[in-house]
Amino acid sequence: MQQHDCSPLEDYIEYPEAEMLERSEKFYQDIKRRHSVRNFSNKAVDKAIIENCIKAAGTAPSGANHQPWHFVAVNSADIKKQIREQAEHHERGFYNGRAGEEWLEALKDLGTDASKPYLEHAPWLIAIFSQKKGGITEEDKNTNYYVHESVGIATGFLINALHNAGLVTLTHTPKPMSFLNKVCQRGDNERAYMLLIAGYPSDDATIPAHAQVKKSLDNIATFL
Ligand code: IYR
Repeated sequence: MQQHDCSPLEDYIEYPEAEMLERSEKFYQDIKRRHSVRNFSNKAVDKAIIENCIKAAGTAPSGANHQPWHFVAVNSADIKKQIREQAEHHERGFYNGRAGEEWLEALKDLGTDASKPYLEHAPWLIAIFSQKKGGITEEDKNTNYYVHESVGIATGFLINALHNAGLVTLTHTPKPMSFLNKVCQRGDNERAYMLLIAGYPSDDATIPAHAQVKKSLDNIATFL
């Protein structure tokens, strides 16, 4: 290995094997309760909880550790209204033709349409941006590597952190998403990656049966 500055791995915890098995099973049982929810209550969520979840997302691995992401957490009623209006405008175009028949057929069992009231009612919208250029410090303007992969992993961490905190989320990708740059005041170097809606579910929240069909282990994994 090349000469480089490093420190001992001090915070690793090795569990006894039986405990590992139990922990892995427990984690699975818990993450299995994560669902994409489209019915949000307007009950407030403390900013400190969102901050912790974003800090957790920021620990994700990334290409050359450049951390090519930025999270804009929107709680402002005015900005949420702007996001809803613009997202619904694009979604109407999508559902009224742009999506095409095959895509609409694939979405049929989810019951989605162009109406996105949760963009205004949920307490937090987290707009996730990816950065083409950057580096290990905020000032760097170097090439970033594996940007999609890195931001995807960080988004996964964030969804997991929010679930772990006791909140529900919805991953939302209005198409095109570039309007988010303007609303969230992010520059040309950044590309809107995803909008995450986070909050409490409403009392009458439902989840589509279609979304509960998960492929079996045999289907998603091969052990060689
Ligand atoms: N962005 C649209 C459409 C949509 C697309 C996919 I792929 C989904 O899994 C769900 C919805 C919308 O949010 O309605």
